[in-house]
Amino acid sequence: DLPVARLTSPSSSTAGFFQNPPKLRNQFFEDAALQRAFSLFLPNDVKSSISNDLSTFGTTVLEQKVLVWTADAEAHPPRLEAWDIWGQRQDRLVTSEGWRNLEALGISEGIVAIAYENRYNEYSRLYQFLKYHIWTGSCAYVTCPSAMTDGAAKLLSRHTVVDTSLSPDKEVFRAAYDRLISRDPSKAWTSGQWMTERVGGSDVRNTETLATYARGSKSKVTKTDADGAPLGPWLINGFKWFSSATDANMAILLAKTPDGGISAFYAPTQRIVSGKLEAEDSSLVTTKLNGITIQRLKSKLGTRPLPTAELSLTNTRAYMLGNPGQGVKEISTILNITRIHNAVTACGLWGRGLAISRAFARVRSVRGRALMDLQPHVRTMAKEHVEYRAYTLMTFFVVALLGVSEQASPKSCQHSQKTGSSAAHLVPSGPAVVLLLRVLTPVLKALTAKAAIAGLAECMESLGGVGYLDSSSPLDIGTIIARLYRDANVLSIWEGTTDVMADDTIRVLKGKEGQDVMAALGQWVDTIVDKWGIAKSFASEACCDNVSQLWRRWTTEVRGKDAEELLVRGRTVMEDLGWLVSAILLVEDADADDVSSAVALRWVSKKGDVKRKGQLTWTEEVGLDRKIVFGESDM
Ligand code: UCC
Ligand code: FAD
Repeated sequence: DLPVARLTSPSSSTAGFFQNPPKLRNQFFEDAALQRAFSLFLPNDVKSSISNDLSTFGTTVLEQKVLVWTADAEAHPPRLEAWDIWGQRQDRLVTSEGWRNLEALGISEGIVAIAYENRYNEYSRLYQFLKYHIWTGSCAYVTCPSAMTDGAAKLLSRHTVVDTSLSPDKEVFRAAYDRLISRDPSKAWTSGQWMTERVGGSDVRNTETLATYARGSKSKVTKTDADGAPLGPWLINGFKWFSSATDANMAILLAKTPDGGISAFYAPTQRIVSGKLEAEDSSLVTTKLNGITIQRLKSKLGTRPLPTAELSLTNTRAYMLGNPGQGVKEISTILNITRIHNAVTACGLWGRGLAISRAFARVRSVRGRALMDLQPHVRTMAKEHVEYRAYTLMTFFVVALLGVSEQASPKSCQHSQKTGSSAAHLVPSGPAVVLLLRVLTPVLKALTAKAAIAGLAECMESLGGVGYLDSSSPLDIGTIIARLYRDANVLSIWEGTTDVMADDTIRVLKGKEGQDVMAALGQWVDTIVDKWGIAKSFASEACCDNVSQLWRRWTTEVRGKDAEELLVRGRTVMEDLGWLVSAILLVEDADADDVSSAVALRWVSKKGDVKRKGQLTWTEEVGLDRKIVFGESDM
């Protein structure tokens, strides 16, 4: 029995016990899952070249200056000044200083640009998203415009950089592209993405926005208005039900041409009415919106700093991207990028929640001991850390695939020749990369969003009542889990709901490339798991049968059932594939360190029956719980 302290004076609002607040540590170093991804997927030369930047940024995101901006963005959500005092419509969107500063910081840190600078070739995307992960918990969702900016840059690059013959408007696209990938906040643009309408967001076939060709033949169209500003040849009229990043400089949108086909368009959000965009004195530049009226800003559960609006489009001038009727296919380039951003955001918010949970367990006492010594509490935390590590590795695996897929020729990629990356054999090259990326992107998007929402609810509970509290004070903002939780809840809805991701997964598996996708997956699994027979580690030996069995069962089901039946079981099919991929990555990551083996074994045990050579005692399992959560340094 623990001794009970004798009370000599009562507590008051100023006397008695006050909890020391949890103190966050640099996430680049303290987040073990992030460190494993960093080590697993990057070769030594890249690791040493980028680690300074990542560790410095790990400090920056917790600095008072940044937290003041984050708190300001939360405390002062955007507002709309629709009318001027004379009764004229002005649609002035007012964002907080904190939001604008955070946007500028993200731009100058290269949160989008790193990918396009491509300094580390196939590893550039890993660098970008490792940094992005660290940024997520402090950035007040400026990563939402970053994500769409990245997607738009990739789409425009296909119409400019990759194949210059694709579009007659390539110079216009090139100019926008250069701004999207800039690190200079005074020049850089962000982009929105307008797909969703009242009639449907998951299914955009009934889009009610109409595009009509303005004048002249396409090649002769006048590209500037009286003030010299570029104007698109298409007139867009309609209503967009959700527009995040309403402060963006441009948007990629869907609209129907009169023949009924859905096409993709690029539209700047502003027209210049006097001055030049490059004017040295920016006060000389006046702009008006490009036929856009902001009907209202949405009131939301989370993402409060983000200006999400309803937009009315009246003769908005735009340029068509790609061929008419190919709008969904065109915009899917953006979707596949933003869905990966979504996954990294899920892991980033969740990672911050777990960091707060760990920090609290170090300072909070219950029954006379620190929470970090309370075994049942640490068991719950360990379960969460296993899940987090599984999804973090899967996320960075998909990021690695993205990086390889984007090199001029994935075949000529030097990936496997690099040294120091223990994952060289995990990330294939050649056409398999594109197939794996295509099928795993929706799986990753769906599963990380759901896991992060559930995970953050656990993090909130791990702080007890304080976990439920809200504050927009700069002193508190870094450790408010309620904020992270409400911000995470959108991740399973936008960019395609969970069931829509399951639908997409099944359509890929049973579609025209289905056989190739199954073959690529099969080859990837077999090449890795076959080696496990030779027992690379205890984890691989113990997990081998489970993973092989599940893989056989999964392929039999996918091949054996027709698409309609499989769609009904879409979520389960998707979850099983996600489990399998994460299991393989965790087992491959397991090495001499007993934590990595334990994480792999625990993850595989979720669906399999892991046969252990020697049963661990419960106290040994308790020791592992503690190491899984706090690592060796806190032992
Ligand atoms: O929510 C939004 C922004 C939120 C804010 C930003 C967050 C950033 C991330 C977080 C970071 C902080 S924007 C709205 C997002 N909306 C969606 O995601 C829509 C969800 N619905 C779908 O994904 C559907 O599957 C649709 C709309 C793509 C399906 O449309 P359809 O009309 O049924 O089209 P099909 O027939 O499935 O596809 C037409 C063509 C096909 O190619 P072809 O013609 O060659 O057969 C498809 O294979 O497009 C191809 N396609 C794709 N290709 C469709 N989806 C894809 C894909 N994902 N990748 C490659
Ligand atoms: P619906 O499509 O009507 O879906 C309703 C339900 O039906 C869902 O549960 C869905 O899972 C289910 N369902 C639909 N289709 C299927 C299917 N095939 N199989 C099984 N179930 C299905 N959109 C933009 O275009 N640009 C933006 O910037 C943007 N920002 C947003 C910001 C926020 C904060 C939010 C909340 C949304 C934003 N969206 C944006 C919209 C978002 O992408 C859509 O809400 C989402 O795609 C779902 O569309 P919906 O709302 O029309 O729901």
